Amino acid sequence: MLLVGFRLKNDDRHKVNKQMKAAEQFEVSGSSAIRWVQRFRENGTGKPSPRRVVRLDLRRRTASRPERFRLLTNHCRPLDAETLRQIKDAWHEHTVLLFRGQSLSEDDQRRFASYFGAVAKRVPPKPGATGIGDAPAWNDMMLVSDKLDANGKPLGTLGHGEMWFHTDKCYHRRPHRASFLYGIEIPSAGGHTKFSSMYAAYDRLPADLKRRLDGAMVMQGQQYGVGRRIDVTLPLDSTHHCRQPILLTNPGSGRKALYVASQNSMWIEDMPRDESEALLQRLFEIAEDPAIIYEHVWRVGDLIMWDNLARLHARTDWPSEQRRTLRRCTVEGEPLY
Ligand SMILES: O=C(O)CCC(=O)C(=O)O
Ligand SMILES: [Fe+2]
Repeated sequence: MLLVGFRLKNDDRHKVNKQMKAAEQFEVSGSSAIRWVQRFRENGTGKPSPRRVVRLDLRRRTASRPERFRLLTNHCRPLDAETLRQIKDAWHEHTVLLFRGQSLSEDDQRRFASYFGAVAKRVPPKPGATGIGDAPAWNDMMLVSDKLDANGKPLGTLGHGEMWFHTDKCYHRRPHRASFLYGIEIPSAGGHTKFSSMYAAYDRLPADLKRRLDGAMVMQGQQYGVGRRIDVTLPLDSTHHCRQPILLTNPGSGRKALYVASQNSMWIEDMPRDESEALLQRLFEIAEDPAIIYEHVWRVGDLIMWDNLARLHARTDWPSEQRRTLRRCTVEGEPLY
């Protein structure tokens, strides 16, 4: 996990200085792994000119500890190629980035996401699928919310409460490459999002299991409105599903990752069902070992982007009387191998 920090709404010098001080304090606290420093050039008017110098200072930490860095930037302006390259490199390496203290409209979020791929349209469930609820428009933005309007109709999707580990759109031929989740209303306790590293899960597989799973395919499915294991007896034609490699190669990093998720994975193909189920349960345990999980405690204004092929995600419950709203978009990916 990387903490990336700050959006500046305008180029106000005072604010820039304040933000820079905060960033420096953050660095002094000794927890920063990557440090971005942004300097504005005076243009003779006392106002900073739009030209920026961005410097990156990378210090590595151990794999199990979250990595952090801050980015001082203005999302209203196009990201320059070098900054984008550095963010992409950091994303490939750390697989979860946190941009704290943002103030993003839907358009801001969409524009930022579009640097990483085509922003994906949401795919409606198959006709007749259960558990869809009264979800609003199926466009490219998804409000993850348990709020209801005055008529008791949900304002968003995914409702209230715990969700098991899953990976977005693993049940389509081209699963989402990256997901971008932005915190709007956060409960005082719980509602954390947990990210489990599928690189670490792969690395932890015993050698004989790696050999056994080499080339194996897993059936991934989706049961809408069920934040737990999919009912594996569901007729396949009633639900979105796709055969995927159980060990995939990440197109960004070239690294191998385990690709099972306790919410989505139905069975391993070409294996007797009881054997497949026993093996899946073993793999879920490896994939959900707390040692390879980063648990994010949300603040309003957090934007998290994650590598959807390198991380599973899940969320914890929160008090029933409290509301929680985040906004998500994703970018399209390629078929997996
Ligand atoms: O609510 C959350 O923390 C995660 C929701 C989720 O699974 C998603 O946005 O893809
Ligand atoms: Fe998700």
